[in-house]
Amino acid sequence: METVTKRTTCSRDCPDACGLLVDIRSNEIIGLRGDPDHPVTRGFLCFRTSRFPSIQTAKNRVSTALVRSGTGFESVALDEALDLVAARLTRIRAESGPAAIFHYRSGGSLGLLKQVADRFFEAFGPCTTKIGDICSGAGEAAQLADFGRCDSNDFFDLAHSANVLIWGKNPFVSNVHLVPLLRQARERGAGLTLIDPVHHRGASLCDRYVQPRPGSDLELAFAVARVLVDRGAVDPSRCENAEEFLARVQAHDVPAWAALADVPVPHVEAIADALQNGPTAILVGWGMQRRERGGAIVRALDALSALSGNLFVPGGGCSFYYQRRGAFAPIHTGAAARHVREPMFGADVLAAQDPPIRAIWVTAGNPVAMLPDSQRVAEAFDRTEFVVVVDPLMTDTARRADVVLPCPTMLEDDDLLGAFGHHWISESRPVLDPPPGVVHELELFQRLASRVGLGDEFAGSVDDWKRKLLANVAKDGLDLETLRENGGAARPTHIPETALGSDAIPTPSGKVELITAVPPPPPVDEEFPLWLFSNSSKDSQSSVWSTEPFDYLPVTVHPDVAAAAGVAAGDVAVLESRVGAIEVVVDTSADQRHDVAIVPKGGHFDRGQAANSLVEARTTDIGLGGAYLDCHVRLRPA
Ligand SMILES: Nc1nc2c(c(=O)[nH]1)N[C@H]1C(S)=C(S)[C@@H](COP(=O)(O)OP(=O)(O)OC[C@H]3O[C@@H](n4cnc5c(=O)[nH]c(N)nc54)[C@H](O)[C@@H]3O)O[C@H]1N2
Ligand SMILES: Nc1nc2c(c(=O)[nH]1)N[C@H]1C(S)=C(S)[C@@H](COP(=O)(O)OP(=O)(O)OC[C@H]3O[C@@H](n4cnc5c(=O)[nH]c(N)nc54)[C@H](O)[C@@H]3O)O[C@H]1N2
Ligand code: SF4
Ligand SMILES: [Mo]
Repeated sequence: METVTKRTTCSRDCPDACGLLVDIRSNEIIGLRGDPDHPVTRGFLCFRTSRFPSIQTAKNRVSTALVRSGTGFESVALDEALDLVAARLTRIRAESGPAAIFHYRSGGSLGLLKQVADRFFEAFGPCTTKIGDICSGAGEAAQLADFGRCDSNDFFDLAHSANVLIWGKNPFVSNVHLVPLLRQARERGAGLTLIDPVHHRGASLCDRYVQPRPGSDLELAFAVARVLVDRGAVDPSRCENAEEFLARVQAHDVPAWAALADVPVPHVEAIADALQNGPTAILVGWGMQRRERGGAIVRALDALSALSGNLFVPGGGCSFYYQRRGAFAPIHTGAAARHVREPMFGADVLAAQDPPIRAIWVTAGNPVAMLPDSQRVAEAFDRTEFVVVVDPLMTDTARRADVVLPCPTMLEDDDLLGAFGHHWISESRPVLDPPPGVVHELELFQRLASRVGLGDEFAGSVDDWKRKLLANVAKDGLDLETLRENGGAARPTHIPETALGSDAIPTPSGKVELITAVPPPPPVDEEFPLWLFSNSSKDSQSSVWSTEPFDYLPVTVHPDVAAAAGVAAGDVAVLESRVGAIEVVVDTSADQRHDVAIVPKGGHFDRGQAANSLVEARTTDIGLGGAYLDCHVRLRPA
């Protein structure tokens, strides 16, 4: 058989949205690599996706519809499963109203066509849906409040930067295509600083590494602002509330702010030097906004960028998120009967009344493993009368379903993508045939819709729906055909290179709104003295691992912390918080702080290896994010 090379786009929940080249023979992957012609991908892939062929053939691949039978599942034909689902959902709606049905969609695929699921549950109800965003909610709300818009300077704008502040970001693990740009900047002579309580490989890219107390970036930013104020190096002309903000900054002197952040004063001064000698880009990571003060922390960085003048210039910016998914025309309205707060999933589902939640449908998510307080989330599923999960893999959540519906993997899928780490939009095309009987999710909903009298709402081919989604970029001369001619990826031209340049800031005042209410730092918990960092791992995409399952979730602590707990590297120990305990295997690193414990963010709940078994469900100050990282734990011998 002949080997053919096909092109598609990675749809994983990742900032990079890579172009992929896949060599296929007899519907099998012979080779998989990054597209050298894609401007961001530049021919290389992350570790986890370079191992994607193992997921295609994984033991937990769901390749037929599954219907609960006792404690296990029975394989059935897809149409039989859809008959059952249509009958149960229709009955629950008739008896309790559409609010009794909760549709939860997460980011397992960033494909724009996944919105077809949202559209179905709107047309069928509107039903109950989620509100908030555990991934980026607080940071987006912060930038909307400050800038009236949450978008970033162009990905390649770093070429104009004199300095880059990598603030709470781990590019080698979770944003790998940023690494070559950072290297180039360094080679050009730009100053690079990493600010992260956790020491990681990113430090090797930088000429300075600052290791603050977890969650104290607000105090660090105020320390830097105080240095700039003392030097007369702030320009409040494009800022609202400047007087109040600067009064807050002057509440403490530099050493006092620096002590609150546990950062040496020379490091604070070096960050101020960078901001004074710009253009200086602040690359705002996602981790630190997953805290109770997460919104306030991002607002403090926004203020630093604006007051130092770096926000408005090429090579500067305070870049957190790229709104490229926003470049597409929505295919649903967002109507809902009521909302479940995403970070409070377990509690809200269990507490829902009038009507209670009787059915949950999950699209592209594994909430049992990935939402805070896994035990409560699992209990919510266990207590719900009827659960449907659509996933290409068997997961902690799918195991709790009454019906599991299969769907294509990203190499079998056909969709449009917009990244959250750069401005390119692109197309994904199926490079492999799915297992027999597994259909595109559009077709899945078309078949379901025709069973409940909504067939007309969902008519049309995948390409027809792609064309609807692309309506917003017609003004850039982009349509499906030009996208295909471009090798599947294009950058809409209407998006500015500098997110907030010389135009008025789109806030009510036309200026950057500076934060004025400054919440206090989270209290230290004497009994649980370690901050739990559940960070991205190079080996997994959230709960989807590209490597063999481990026996115990690994935890990294400082060797002194291990010794004080009476354990050593390689030992099995217990990591516990006020809400749960898991067995872990200990690793030590003298590069880490004495108040941190670091685990991968995605584990397996049913194997007793989910970080979220330890994480209390709490919301962030704004944006209904999940305060995953304000989690206090202790280590003890098993
Ligand atoms: N390999 C891999 N890549 C991924 C993912 C994955 O699961 N695996 N997930 C993807 C997803 S869903 C997302 S949203 C993105 C981003 O995903 P994130 O989960 O934000 O990425 P992380 O690599 O965990 O980087 C967060 C960094 O923030 C730091 N941090 C935490 N708290 C603080 C703090 O208080 N102050 C400071 N200064 N830093 C802090 C952490 O130590 C860590 O280094 O990555 C995507 N990329
Ligand atoms: N402790 C802790 N928890 C965290 C975080 C943290 O930093 N710490 N980070 C949070 C963040 S940033 C995020 S974004 C969430 C991620 O949370 P989830 O989105 O729930 O994460 P995944 O484990 O990737 O689950 C996605 C599921 O979608 C499936 N899938 C893949 N492609 C498709 C498809 O095309 N269609 C369908 N129907 N399914 C598909 C995958 O097989 C997988 O089971 O986790 C959050 N949880
Ligand atoms: S997961 Fe991210 S870095 Fe890896 S191939 Fe996909 S888009 Fe690229
Ligand atoms: Mo995320």
